[in-house]
Amino acid sequence: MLYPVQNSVRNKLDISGIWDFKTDPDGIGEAAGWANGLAGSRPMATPGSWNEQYEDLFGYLGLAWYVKGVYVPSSWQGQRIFLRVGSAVYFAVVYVNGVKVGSHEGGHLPFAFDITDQIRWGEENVVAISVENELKPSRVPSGNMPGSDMSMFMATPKTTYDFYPFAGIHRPVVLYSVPQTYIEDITVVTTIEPAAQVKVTVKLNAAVAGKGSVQLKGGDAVCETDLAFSDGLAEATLTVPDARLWSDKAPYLYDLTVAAEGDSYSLKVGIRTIAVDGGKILLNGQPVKLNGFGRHEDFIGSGKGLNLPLVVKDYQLMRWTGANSYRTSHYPYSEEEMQLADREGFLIIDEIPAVSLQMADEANNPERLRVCLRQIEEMIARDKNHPSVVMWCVANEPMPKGFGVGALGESDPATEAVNLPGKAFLETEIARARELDPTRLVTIVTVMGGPQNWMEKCDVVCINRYWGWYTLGGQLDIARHKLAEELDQLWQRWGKPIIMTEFGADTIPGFHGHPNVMWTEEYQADYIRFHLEVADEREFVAGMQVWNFADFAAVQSLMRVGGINHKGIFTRIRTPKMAAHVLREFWAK
Ligand code: BDP
Repeated sequence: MLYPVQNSVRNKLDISGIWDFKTDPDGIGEAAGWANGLAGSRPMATPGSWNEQYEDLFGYLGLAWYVKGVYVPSSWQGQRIFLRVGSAVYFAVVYVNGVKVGSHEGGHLPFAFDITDQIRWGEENVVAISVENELKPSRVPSGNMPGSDMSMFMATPKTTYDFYPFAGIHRPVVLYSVPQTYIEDITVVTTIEPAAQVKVTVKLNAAVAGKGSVQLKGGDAVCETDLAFSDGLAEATLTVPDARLWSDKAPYLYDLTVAAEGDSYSLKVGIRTIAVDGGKILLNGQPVKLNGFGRHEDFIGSGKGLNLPLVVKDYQLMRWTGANSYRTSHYPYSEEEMQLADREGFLIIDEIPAVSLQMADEANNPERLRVCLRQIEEMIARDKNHPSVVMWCVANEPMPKGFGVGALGESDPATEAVNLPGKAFLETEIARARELDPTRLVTIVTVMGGPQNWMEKCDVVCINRYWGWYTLGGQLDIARHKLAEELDQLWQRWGKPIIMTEFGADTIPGFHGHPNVMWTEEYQADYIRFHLEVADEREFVAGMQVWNFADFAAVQSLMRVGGINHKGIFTRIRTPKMAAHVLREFWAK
């Protein structure tokens, strides 16, 4: 799915801003014609989570309506007009001038509808979007699980996961226009051996035959070739002399332009390869370590809404620590953030919103698998051309059957046997991701104490471990030993690179202690240090991603002081804790 652009043939109008907003807890809005306008509305910044903008909406996750009046420029007449939403969590329905034009389930991924036939030229058009984020067992991620009362940990709202279930329109709403016959999709694949090549596949919206062209500009080269369409499809391979490769250290980007049937589209291309060899991850054939963070899209006021100054600031802070990588825990991040990663040279593990899949709830597994497969398709369709994305992650901490707190820390072979259906679920996801994109690595991120054989089909063993926090809290010496032992065991069993995709300790900023007791800044600093030391002694550890980059909003519970997960290296307002300096010592040298 191409990012909407303004160029000499295409148009784009961002209609984000302050929209009219009204909650609809009883679901009367559709019948009452709210799609034509809202009586008694209040202003809502869009994009932005509604929960952060009004105190009385903090806990509201039900249905709500957004309405805005927009003029479509008359110069767009004759083109096809689309309305595109970057992300709405969780279920959205879009109306134009009172007519329903489409709906979308699942947050964090874009959707667009052709609204050409609904446009009123020369008058104001009413765009209405209804959104709801009810927590349900059949959704991904899930909530309100029957019979699994985790209330001691997760009090309210009843998520199965550890971040606030922010609701609303979270990314820009744009109108864009394209010629009647237009470039619907472009897929770019790059190789570097024996020569640097860029293979481009172009799909038009119509099954036409015709000619087009593709041009790659950059370095000292301009490479160009013709495209010959048949059934709306064309393919070309450009060989790039003296290619400048893309990497985390030198993120060089070329400009690729495709022209066909009077349409034109440009995107940035980084020439690079990614592979695994034994215990190493190879970027352009050279070993690379993915050091950085698990993160969240989260901030005061904007919630999970796109916050561009924060995106830029976070990249700068990550760079300051010496990080070169992060995971989009626990859902795909904004397209603007992916583009910045291409430009700044971050290596990304791109994750669908499948956090804490509850495999024991067998009745809902088929429905959840359907949703997961769709999310994989939508994520890969959106992000397949980003050089920064090196790995797809199709689940974070899927939860096995028979998993209890008592299991934390020990991988129990018995849980492997009873969890073969969960293994099949995850392997179906992995296979789908590979089928859609054979050029990148694929993984799942596993929970401490979960069945190890769930990792069998992964290219990289990705583990979340809390030795010294949830297990062996306050006993860093033994924790260090256990971590080392487990890493060696995993390496022996799988012979694949290992990334610690999470390790962290809650830390109240400004809280100090000597001795370094849990929750102090000293404890977090020592905890991070021993993990990095253990990893440094092991070649096969191909990356260390601290949980978390910054403190973030979670649900209210006994585990989360002030409703905040305090494992950030930075506070929620982005001031560094002591541990940030430990990271710099290891990574920024
Ligand atoms: C892991 C989860 C992550 C949590 C983290 C924690 O993957 O979402 O926030 O633990 O407990 O289990 O801080």
